[in-house]
Amino acid sequence: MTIQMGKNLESSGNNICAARIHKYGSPLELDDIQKPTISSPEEVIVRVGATGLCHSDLHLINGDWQKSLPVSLPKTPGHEVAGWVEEIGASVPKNSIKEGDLVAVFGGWGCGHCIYCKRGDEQICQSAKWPGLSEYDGGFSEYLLVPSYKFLVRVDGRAISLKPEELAPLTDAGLTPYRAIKKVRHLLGPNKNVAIIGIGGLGFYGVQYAQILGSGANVLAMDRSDDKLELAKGVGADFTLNIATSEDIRNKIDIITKGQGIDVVLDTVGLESTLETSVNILNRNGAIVVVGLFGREIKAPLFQTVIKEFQICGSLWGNYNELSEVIELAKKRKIKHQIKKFSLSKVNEAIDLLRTGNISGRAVITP
Ligand code: FEH
Ligand code: ZN
Ligand code: ZN
Repeated sequence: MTIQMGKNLESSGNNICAARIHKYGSPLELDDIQKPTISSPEEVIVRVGATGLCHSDLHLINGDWQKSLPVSLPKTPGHEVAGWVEEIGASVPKNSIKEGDLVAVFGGWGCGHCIYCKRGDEQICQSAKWPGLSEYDGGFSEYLLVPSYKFLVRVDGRAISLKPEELAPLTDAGLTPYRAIKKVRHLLGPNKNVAIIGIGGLGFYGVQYAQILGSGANVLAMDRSDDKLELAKGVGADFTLNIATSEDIRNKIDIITKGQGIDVVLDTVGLESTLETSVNILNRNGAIVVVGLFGREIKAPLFQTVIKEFQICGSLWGNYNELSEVIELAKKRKIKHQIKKFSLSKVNEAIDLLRTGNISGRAVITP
């Protein structure tokens, strides 16, 4: 049964409310569906406290990823989830989690056996399942079924003052740039420069990690919106550059960096044009880490890439340990949050605002 938008969403008995894709390119529908139940002993049901809205959700909802990431409809999106443990399977160790615990959900649900899982990178497991992006439903719902307690990070002690709406974005928007910057932090230090392209959900955290992990490198935020650049300044950007209104970006970068150029670019956009900009401003031995997925392909000029020994790499999400590290930083209040809350009944409003570039920081959906 589909509930009309705006009606009272409170569900009764064993039924819950979830916002689901029925048709690609159409608004999500608020459905009254069965509450998930435990059917295998490691499973956990999480009462959703908040779920972040990621651009990947938009790609999925638009139908952009029908070939690369086929899912069956109806599907509940949402892969940035935090909430409270509602129910645990029979084999969940009592000292790991218990009912009522506040948890952040690690979203890279790997097989546990392949070399990527064995080395702790379950998010790039060849048969990884991601909530809301696979056969598993995601967090735009009142409850989420998690296949194993091993995918939960318990948030305890002084961190209990962290709210689910702060934790949820840390599982993806606040995790992806952490892994990306960690990959290239050896290239950073005093007198080095790191540019963050795109100050959306990811770039907002990216600026902070560039400061935290950059060992004194200068942090340059680049975006097309002055408002987002202001936000970047507020979380530690040393310099900002509006790439929509600047004519000769290379020249502007030379002025800002006093001729030193950029050693690391974190591209949270992933368009052909942002890669072109990155290559144009990058120093010899520099690295571009691409985490954004807006474009279709990335092409780099061969001669410059070889002669200047560029490194261009992709980075997906983060692993469980990296999520734990991010949460430790958040516990110590080292991470600033910029959140706009929407109730589940307003999920399509949030989606439209994100689509038109009108969300600062992260939109989170709360049931
Ligand atoms: C993209 C593609 C597949 C899985 C996850 C994602 C990102 O949203 C993770 O940030
Ligand atoms: Zn995502
Ligand atoms: Zn695996």
